[in-house]
Amino acid sequence: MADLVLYGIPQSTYVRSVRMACIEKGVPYTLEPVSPHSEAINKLHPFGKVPALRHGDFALYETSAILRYIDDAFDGPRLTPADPRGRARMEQWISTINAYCDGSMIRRLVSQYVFPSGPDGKPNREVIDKAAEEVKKQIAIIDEALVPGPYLLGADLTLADLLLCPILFYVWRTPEGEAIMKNTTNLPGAGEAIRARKSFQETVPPPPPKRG
Ligand SMILES: N[C@@H](CCC(=O)N[C@@H](CS)C(=O)NCC(=O)O)C(=O)O
Repeated sequence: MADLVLYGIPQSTYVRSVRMACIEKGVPYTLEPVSPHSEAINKLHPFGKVPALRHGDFALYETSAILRYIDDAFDGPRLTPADPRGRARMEQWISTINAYCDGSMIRRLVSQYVFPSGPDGKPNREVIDKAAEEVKKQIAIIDEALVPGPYLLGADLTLADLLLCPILFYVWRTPEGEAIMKNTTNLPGAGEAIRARKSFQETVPPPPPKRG
């Protein structure tokens, strides 16, 4: 058993980001597929969210912190640029993804298809339409940034890509997301590059868990 233990369901975009980082670094890990707010996760995360990590006697929560720890604490290809500007640019994207994209893309758009909140038990159209407007603007910003590509910072994959990729994977699976993403210039090349990676292929999420 690997001494790095990751707690969280594999359907979570954040859990997938961490799994991808482990694979990119060549770090063995064990996945404990525990749900948010379960007894196991509540012991590790005061807000009951996934993922959380245990490495020997060291426990950690919050995806960005976990990603940085995996990149810094283990050998393997660096997933953080060495120069100050590259590093700052990566931080800019990590903050942007967490602060703006996760909310509109996952919490509001994708969630309506997985856990519909409409009055008839169907996806709530008003929530989707509003979210899709935000997603459209955000995708345009991302698409523009993917020059020269294929990754956010250029030729080298960074933690920012690992945070974004699992989110866009789900956005593409909504009708609105697919329509928006089809209409981009640089995103298809980025998608192709990341889909070719072992870390992507080995972490494709299973169908969502049933609620209740
Ligand atoms: N800020 C946290 C967010 C983690 C998060 O929201 N995880 C989701 C799964 S993708 C979750 O646990 N959701 C359950 C909930 O919000 O109650 C991080 O970066 O790790």
